[in-house]
Amino acid sequence: MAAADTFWEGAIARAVVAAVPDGGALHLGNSLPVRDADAFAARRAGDVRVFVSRGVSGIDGALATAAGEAMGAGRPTWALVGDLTCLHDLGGLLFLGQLRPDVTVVVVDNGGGGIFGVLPIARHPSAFERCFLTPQLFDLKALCAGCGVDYRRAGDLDNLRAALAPAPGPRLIHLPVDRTASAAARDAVNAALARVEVRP
Ligand SMILES: Cc1ncc(C[n+]2csc(CCOP(=O)(O)OP(=O)(O)O)c2C)c(N)n1
Repeated sequence: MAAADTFWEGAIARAVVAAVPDGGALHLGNSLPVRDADAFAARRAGDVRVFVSRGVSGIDGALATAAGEAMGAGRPTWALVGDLTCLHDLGGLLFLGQLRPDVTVVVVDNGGGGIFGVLPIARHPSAFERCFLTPQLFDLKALCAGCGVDYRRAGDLDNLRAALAPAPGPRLIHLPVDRTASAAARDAVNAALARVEVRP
C-alpha cells in the first residue's frame, strides 16, 4: 500500500473495512467498492456482517438495501458506494432520512463510473465520457439536507477515519477523489503486489 501515497479508492476501502466495529455491518456497493475492498482491505477479526448484492442486481437500490440490512440485522451499518450508485438511489436517501436507520453511507466520488476506465473505449474521450463515464452534476450536500441526512466531506485518510467513528446515523460521508490519480495508484499497488514473492 506504500506504493500509493495519495487519497485513492483502495486506501478508502481499506479504511472503511477497518472502521466497522465489532457488532456492525458493512454493505459493499457494486462496481469498484466491492473489488477494492476485496483486493486491498486487511483481513478483519471480530463479528462484522458483510452484505453485497452480487448477481441479483446492479448498482440500483444500494442505499435502501443498506437501510434494510441495518434494520433487519439491528446493526450499525457502513455502506461503501460509488457516486453513480448513490445517485441511482436518491429515493433510498429519502428513505434513510425518514426511517433513520443507523447507516453511514460512504460515497467515493470519482466523477462517474470509474470502473469503465479500464475499457479500451476509455482511449476515446468524448464517447467514453458521454456513454460510459456519465459524470453527473449534483450537490450532495444539498440533497442530504433535503432528505434529512447528516452530510460530511473528507479529502484525506485522517479526516475520513475521524468521520467514520461510530455516531448515530443516518449520515453520509462524501469523498471526492481524483479518478486518474486513483486509477494510477491502483495500478502501482497491483504492480507492487505482482513483485511480492510468495513462499510456501
Ligand atoms: C441498474 C444498473 N444500471 C447500470 C449498470 C451498469 N454499471 C455497472 S458499473 C456502473 C458504474 C457505477 O459507477 P459508480 O457507482 O460511481 O462506481 P465506480 O465505477 O466509480 O466504482 C454502471 C453504470 C448496472 N450495473 N446496474
